[in-house]
Amino acid sequence: MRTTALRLQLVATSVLAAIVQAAPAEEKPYGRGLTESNQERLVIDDMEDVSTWSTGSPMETTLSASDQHVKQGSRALKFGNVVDHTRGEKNYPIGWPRTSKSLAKAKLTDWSGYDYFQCWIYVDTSRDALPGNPLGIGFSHTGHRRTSSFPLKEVRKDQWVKIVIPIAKLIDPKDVQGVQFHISESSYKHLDRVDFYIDDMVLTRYVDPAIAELATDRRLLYHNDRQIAALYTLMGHRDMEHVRAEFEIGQGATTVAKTAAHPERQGELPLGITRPLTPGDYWARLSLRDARGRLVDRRQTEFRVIAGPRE
Ligand SMILES: [Ca+2]
Repeated sequence: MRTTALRLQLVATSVLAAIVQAAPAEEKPYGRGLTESNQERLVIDDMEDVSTWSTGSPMETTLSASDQHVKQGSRALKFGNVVDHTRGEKNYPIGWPRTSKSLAKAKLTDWSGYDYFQCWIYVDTSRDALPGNPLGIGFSHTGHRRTSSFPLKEVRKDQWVKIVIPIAKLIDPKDVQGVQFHISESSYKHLDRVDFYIDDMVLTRYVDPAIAELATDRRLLYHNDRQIAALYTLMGHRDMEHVRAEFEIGQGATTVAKTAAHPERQGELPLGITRPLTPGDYWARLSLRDARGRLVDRRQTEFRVIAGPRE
């Protein structure tokens, strides 16, 4: 009896093995992609203590750590302003109320290892609606008049809005000496009140390598075209120097052409096509593999092949 049972079990095991071989599980990337759980944060200021913030416009601006509107912890920086078109800086009565923080003392000036600057902003104002250009942010670099400036048109009255600025857009990400918020009084009416609550100011970066963008250089190919290229942007920093990118094109379960290379952060990966393509719809797939060949991330797009001029 025991022998029969054992034999049955063996048969069952081999049937299972055959099924597993016939239908291999689709390879799943282990990387966390562009998810929040794949992000590391470096806190620049949680705004629980705002003594490192100062203002160059004391006539119009008041600064405080407020518990009125808070996104994180128990306080936010309140950058309060009453616009005054008649007073303020002597030569500029219609000027630029502002607040800034120096980063040199805290040794937070090298941002080059991070992907994004982020903070949250809530606006409370006496106006019915904000003007078109309600607030700006500037990142100062060493040297005269070297500032990376961005309008923050996305801020909203009575709402928290997350501000996200790619660090690659700064003039010098290795040298960020200070952060400044400012309004232009010319955008506001005399005696408008506008209070900005600013909280949770951080730098973030992706950890596992991830494909942020993928496109092909053309969406339409002739059947006798001999090349297609992947245009990509990558995020992440863990073991990035050992990551390989595979670029392949195909139809259904069939790969038609494939190449691999060590990728840049942003680049173009050309793929040679040796045989004429059958007209139809194709996929183009970029895969990132780690040093051990394991799949970290994968992204796919489509293109179409049509009959081209005869050679
Ligand atoms: Ca806070």
